[in-house]
Amino acid sequence: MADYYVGEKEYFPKITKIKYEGPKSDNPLAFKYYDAEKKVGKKKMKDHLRFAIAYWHSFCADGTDPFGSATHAHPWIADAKTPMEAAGHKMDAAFEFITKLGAEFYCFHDRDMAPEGASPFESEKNLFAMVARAKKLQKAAGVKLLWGTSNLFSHPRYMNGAATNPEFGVVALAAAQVKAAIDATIELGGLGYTFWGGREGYMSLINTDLKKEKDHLACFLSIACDYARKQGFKGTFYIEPKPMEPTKHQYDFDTETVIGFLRHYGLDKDFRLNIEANHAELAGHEFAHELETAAAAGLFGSVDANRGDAQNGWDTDQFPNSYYETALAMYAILKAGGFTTGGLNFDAKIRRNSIDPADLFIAHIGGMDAFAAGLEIAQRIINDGRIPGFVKKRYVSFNTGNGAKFDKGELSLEQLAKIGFDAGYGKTGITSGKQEYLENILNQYLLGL
Ligand code: XLS
Ligand code: NI
Ligand code: NI
Repeated sequence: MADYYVGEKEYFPKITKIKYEGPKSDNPLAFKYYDAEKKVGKKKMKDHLRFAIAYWHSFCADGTDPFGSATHAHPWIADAKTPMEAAGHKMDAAFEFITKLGAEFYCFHDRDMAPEGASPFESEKNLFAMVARAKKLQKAAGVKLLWGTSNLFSHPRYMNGAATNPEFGVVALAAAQVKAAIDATIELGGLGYTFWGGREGYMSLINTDLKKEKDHLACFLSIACDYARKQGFKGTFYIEPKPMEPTKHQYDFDTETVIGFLRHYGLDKDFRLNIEANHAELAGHEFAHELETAAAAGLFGSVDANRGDAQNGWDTDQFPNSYYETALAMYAILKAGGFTTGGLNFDAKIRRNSIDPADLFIAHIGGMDAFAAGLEIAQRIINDGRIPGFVKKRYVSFNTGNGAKFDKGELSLEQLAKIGFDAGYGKTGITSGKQEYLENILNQYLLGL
């Protein structure tokens, strides 16, 4: 029996199950580092990494860019007579791809899975017809839903925002969409539901009531959450920060901004962060910075695994390939205790000119290998102990005596200042940060794969 799903028609006939062949393999369609069952620390690789495939990039995006038309001729669309038939074929292709690759999860937007109809009712009907099919395929293929979401940015009605739209009528239409997408996520056993506010921001302050829009966004999120809980949803809500694109400024600018927003509006009990590497870069942060910031607030949730381009200022959504970056990301994730409901969702697309059917596999294999290697390096950092040990030692003066009192918030400024006056200048503060030493250790792990 094949260990992958194939529907009525096989869409990737030249490709079978992708296997682990090890770092010396020259087979482009084999894993070099990702060995699903291999134990790293206490868990198997697959349980640490929880890979998810992004429905939109992998099965919907067709290579269109602002300067040119589609370059990816998807066979699952070409052979269909109606949009709903195309959606069905696309779903078959998706589950074939996901299972041949050996990923356990996927993520989708409502409109990736089913086309919009002529009314909100028809759109919901389309979605639920596809959800019924997805439910069967998930079961047959052993694939789970990491999170669902709603596309509140593509349709022209959302050009001024969805939850933050200045017209109430649009906010209500966004609610109709989100309600159906939450129902779909619950029906499919989704572990999470994501809000990425692509158009929840502004193009110019001159036509915007910023406070009103932020209040509306919070209100929308809060009633969406109430609804889902009432329907029995036990999963996690995620906010995915991004500073800009498509709007000039998005309210979910970066992790720190979202943490402040969630706490201000009392949403931090239900919401966690879904952190995307490329968005971190656009906000002027390292990927690991965003992960550590979320973890420090106890709000780390999930990851959109991709990479940007240092020379470009937009969301290029390329597949992750820097072991340095994945190692530091996995180190941050392991320190945060690993994933619970979250995982690594490849919010990444192949390039416009990558037109061989195998390219989609090769891209994901590279991304999975990059995170598997990153995981191994991160575990090595922890096992070897030199880097975490150094950091621990750096703060040792807060472990006892007055340092410990300050750490617990037990000293007033007068008491603290008196300690300073009494101690005098002496040699305090003249200790090396040893950054280069630590960076060299990291490189040693990276090359010692
Ligand atoms: C776009 C976002 C989007 C979300 C899901 O930049 O990354 O793909 O992940 O709506
Ligand atoms: Ni994303
Ligand atoms: Ni993105």
